[in-house]
Amino acid sequence: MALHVTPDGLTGHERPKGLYSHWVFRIWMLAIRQVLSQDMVGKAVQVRGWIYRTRSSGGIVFSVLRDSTGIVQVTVKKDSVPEAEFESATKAGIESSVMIEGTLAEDKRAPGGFEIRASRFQLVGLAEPFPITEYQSTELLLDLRHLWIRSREQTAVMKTKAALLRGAREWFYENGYTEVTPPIITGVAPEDSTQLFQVKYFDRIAYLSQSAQFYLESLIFSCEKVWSLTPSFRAEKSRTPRHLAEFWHLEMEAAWLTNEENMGVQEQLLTAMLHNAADECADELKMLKRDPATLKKIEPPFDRMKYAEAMDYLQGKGLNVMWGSDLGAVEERELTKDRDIPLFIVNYPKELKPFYMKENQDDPRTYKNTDLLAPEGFGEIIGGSERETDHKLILERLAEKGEGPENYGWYMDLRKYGSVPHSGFGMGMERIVTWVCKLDHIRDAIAYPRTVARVYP
Ligand code: NSS
Repeated sequence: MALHVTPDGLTGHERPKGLYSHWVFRIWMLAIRQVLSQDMVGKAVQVRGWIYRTRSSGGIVFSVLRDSTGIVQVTVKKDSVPEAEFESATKAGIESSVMIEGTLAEDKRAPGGFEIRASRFQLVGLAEPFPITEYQSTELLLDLRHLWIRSREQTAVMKTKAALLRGAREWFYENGYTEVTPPIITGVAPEDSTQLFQVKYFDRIAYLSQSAQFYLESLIFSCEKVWSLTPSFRAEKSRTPRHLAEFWHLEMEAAWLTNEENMGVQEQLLTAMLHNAADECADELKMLKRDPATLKKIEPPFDRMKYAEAMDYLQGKGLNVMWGSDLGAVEERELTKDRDIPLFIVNYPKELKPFYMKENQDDPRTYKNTDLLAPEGFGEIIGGSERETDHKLILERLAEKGEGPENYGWYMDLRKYGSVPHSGFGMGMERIVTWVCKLDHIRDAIAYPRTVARVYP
């Protein structure tokens, strides 16, 4: 890493792009990942972070330091640092925050193959004995979530999620979509109205949003192609490894878009997200036992299977399903377990899906809709459809469900003033993260999971 003179005349390491680094103490404070390189061997380095592991023996303390980018071994010898600092090094337990100066040396036994031989050891924040030790119950780790999110796995998951989101944001920007900010407190229920969280809204009742869809539909008349990232809420009692009460919903809606074109958008967007995560977070993914190459292999077009064909396939596999059966976790696993790219299931029976979808004229029992199933046995990550544009048809469908248009108030106006063909979809970010990071449970795809059982911490 080249040394250079900064504009204020001080000497520092050249600031590498993209990674975490700071201008402190007259040199660039390096991120651990930047320090771990052959070029740095023999050079003076400064790092700061938290003690990840530590043990001392005689006149030497072996610590492993972690920051947001990685871990590095540090050896602190009694006669190499000021006396008080050696004292601090022996005291600094797990999770104490420290700043270290030293020289980088090669050490095959150390994690990453290098270690820092300390010349200074500054204790910044002494940690009390850390309540998380090696083997802990899931419940305890959930109670201590505010501390557990420091774990390297959780850090890797959060970074991967950020890389997926950045891939999405860039794709939308490059393809002319406008990011919009729909409300979270609403009066409408696009999905199952039994799964609404009520909020006391002054002297009325309102709901937490299940989906921004209806608002996005209203915004296509001005911006044409829109997307949003919002929290969505589902008061589902189901305790499955795929459901949260609060999840991050990436939704898009576009005027003039057919169901077929909507599938094209999903393929391209998801591919951009996966490739960006594979590039930006290769090390994190490997740590999570996901080979980034498997994500790089995913490219459009994805496979497509009609709902009717899926029923035949599942019956052939001995599953007890028939026309009208919903696809649950078991069925979706069977459909995707031998695949390594995602699969669209197209044209579901009307009785399984909400009223706003466009009828499929080729088979009027069905809608022009899709669920996108992630491969490797994972299952649904996106739900999308072309939308019904006909005011009269929507009224009829609502009547069939025993509902009146009054519950949908302003939404009905969208079909009265310049109705256009349009389509859109919603992608559950935590579903994608669970699949990409090979997590057993969706609660690990979000820092503070909200489930039936838990709203703490
Ligand atoms: O209910 S969806 O299938 N569809 C909608 O909400 C549409 N109104 C979206 C739209 O067209 N704008 O949910 C979409 C996705 C679904 O595929 C899952 O990936 C995710 O949202 N989802 C969830 N993730 C986590 N937990 C729960 N409970 C959950 N429900 C849906």
